Amino acid sequence: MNEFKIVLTGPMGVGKTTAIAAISEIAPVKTDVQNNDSSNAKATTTVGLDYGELTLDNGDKLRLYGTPGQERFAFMWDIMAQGALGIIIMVDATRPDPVADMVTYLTYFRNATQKSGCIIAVGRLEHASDTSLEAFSERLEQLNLVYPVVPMDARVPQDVSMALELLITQLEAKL
Ligand SMILES: Nc1nc2c(ncn2[C@@H]2O[C@H](COP(=O)(O)OP(=O)(O)OP(=O)(O)O)[C@@H](O)[C@H]2O)c(=O)[nH]1
Ligand SMILES: [Mg+2]
Repeated sequence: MNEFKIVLTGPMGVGKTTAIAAISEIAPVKTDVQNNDSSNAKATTTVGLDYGELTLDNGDKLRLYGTPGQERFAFMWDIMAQGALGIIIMVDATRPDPVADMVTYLTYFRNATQKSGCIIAVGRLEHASDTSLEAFSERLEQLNLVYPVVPMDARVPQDVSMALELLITQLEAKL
């Protein structure tokens, strides 16, 4: 049995808190407060971290940490990435430039992703004008990075667990 610290990150409102709540087997730790950020209309936003846990069928235990999305909390991202074995970079396909969002988070989490596994999880595809994932893979290729790109609706437990299992498979290949 292995234990994995996994960090879910990505822009504000992409669904980090939602994804952890969707699959955690313990009541997730949430630090959301009322959102006063006019750039995103959602009711609440994370100001600390999200935490949840999931045990896989093979007994592996995942400790899941969600970052706060607002860039004013970027100082916490480094701290949260320490010791992480896997990073899920979540992107929202309906934002103006989701590929650039991916690159932003790849840059912020470069140290952590060099030592760990990483996958790109793309959400809100049902509302996106371009539903293909190719633009993400092409950009990764240009950056000489080989990370899987998967569709993931943060509200759907099966989507989140599939993304996690893919990440774990990548990590176990490295162990
Ligand atoms: N339609 C649709 N809604 C989604 C999808 N993924 C997430 N959502 C919704 O988007 C919202 C995301 O909110 P949060 O989970 O608070 O996002 P967050 O990334 O934790 O945001 P911050 O903590 O503010 O950075 C929720 O209302 C979800 O139901 C998706 O694929 N499609
Ligand atoms: Mg959140």
